[in-house]
Amino acid sequence: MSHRLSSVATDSSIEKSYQLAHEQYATIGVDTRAAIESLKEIAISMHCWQGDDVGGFENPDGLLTGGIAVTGSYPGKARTVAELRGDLEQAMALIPGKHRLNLHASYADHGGSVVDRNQLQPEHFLSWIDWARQHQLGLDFNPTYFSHPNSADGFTLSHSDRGVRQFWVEHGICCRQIGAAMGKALGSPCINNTWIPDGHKDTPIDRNGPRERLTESLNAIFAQPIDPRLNRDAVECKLFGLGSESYVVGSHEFYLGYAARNHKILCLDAGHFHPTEVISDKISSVLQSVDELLLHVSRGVRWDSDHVVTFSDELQAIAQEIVRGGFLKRVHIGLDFFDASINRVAAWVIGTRATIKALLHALLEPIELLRGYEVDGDYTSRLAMLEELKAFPASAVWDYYCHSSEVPVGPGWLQPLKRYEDEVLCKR
Ligand code: RNT
Ligand code: ZN
Repeated sequence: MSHRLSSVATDSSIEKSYQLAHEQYATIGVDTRAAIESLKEIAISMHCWQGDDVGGFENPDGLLTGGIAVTGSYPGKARTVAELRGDLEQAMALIPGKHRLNLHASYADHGGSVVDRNQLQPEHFLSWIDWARQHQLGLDFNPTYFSHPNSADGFTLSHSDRGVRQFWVEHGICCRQIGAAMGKALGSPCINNTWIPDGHKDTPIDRNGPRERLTESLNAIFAQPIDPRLNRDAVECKLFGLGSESYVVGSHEFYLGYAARNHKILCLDAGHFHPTEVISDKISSVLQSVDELLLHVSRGVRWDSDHVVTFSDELQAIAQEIVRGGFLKRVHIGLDFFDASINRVAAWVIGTRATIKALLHALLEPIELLRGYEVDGDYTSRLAMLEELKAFPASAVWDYYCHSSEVPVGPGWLQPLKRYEDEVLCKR
């Protein structure tokens, strides 16, 4: 017999617990109200591609390529623009706060006749812009340099063939225009992220040539200046992909240098480094040399597996680094995972709620107190306080935040989600 949740905490118990938590945090100089106010200002960029296994709407039978992979066959994958929007609306109704949507170019609303990637125009995203406006969401964007015949060789912007390179340069140029149109229409800059799959399965002879060509292609794409209030360009590095295990053109060093030299945003994906490396420690390092960062918050398990983000030590460390460093204005927080083995809408809810919760925990730290211990060389108190904080009642503040944001508290979101699964997803 499956156990059903009997009831969710009552309004008054949520408020009582919050009041007690508020008092306990006050004893260490933390104002829970200020933490909640700051949290409300943080928009998480939710990735559209969790909803349909990175499929997009160009070709229903199209294969996912580019060295990334989705596993699982849970029912209910979104097949149309309308289904994807419905699923996003359901997910967002279970997540506190106002967030953003991160679209890929392959999610254009073509309406009947599909145009090729180098022909895409803002008009192909007008219905997304209208939808975003209606839901008060900002939009972010990504050119799609995979799942296309011109990426079949495993190379795009660094391809040795000039014609293939040119096709992708044109795609990059269109996508910046689309980003600018989104930014303009919604009054919020679109973060436009470039990730390419280019690389070799086996040891290459020429590691330099593709990198020179990638530099040249990026320079061509970014040649036209665009008002940063409309569109801002980011570049995402990677260590390896499926089929590009031995060499990836757009490595970390490549893009760190490129971003610093060209004032681009550097994108750090949590799954794109050696398994023992963490991006939390890279945030303050790279912010010495680049103006802004984009994060692809992900969870690699043994490799860049793009598991659903959970409330892990590393997620907490990422949030702490952003908050402790005072970097909330310079770090754009996006999500990047794709799991088809569980309810896809739940995957969004779990990953996004975990990320917001981690930010709340970070905002509830007595940072000045901890800094003071460190400055005084009192590492005993620093360690003691960090340990004691782990048992502080942050969950009461989190529940109160969900409650006052009119979204379900605790596991209370599972029931409406299951209803949506029965009534909508299982009928697809
Ligand atoms: C791939 C990159 C990239 C993609 C998305 C779909 O390894 O992480 O960000 O996941 O563009
Ligand atoms: Zn990514």
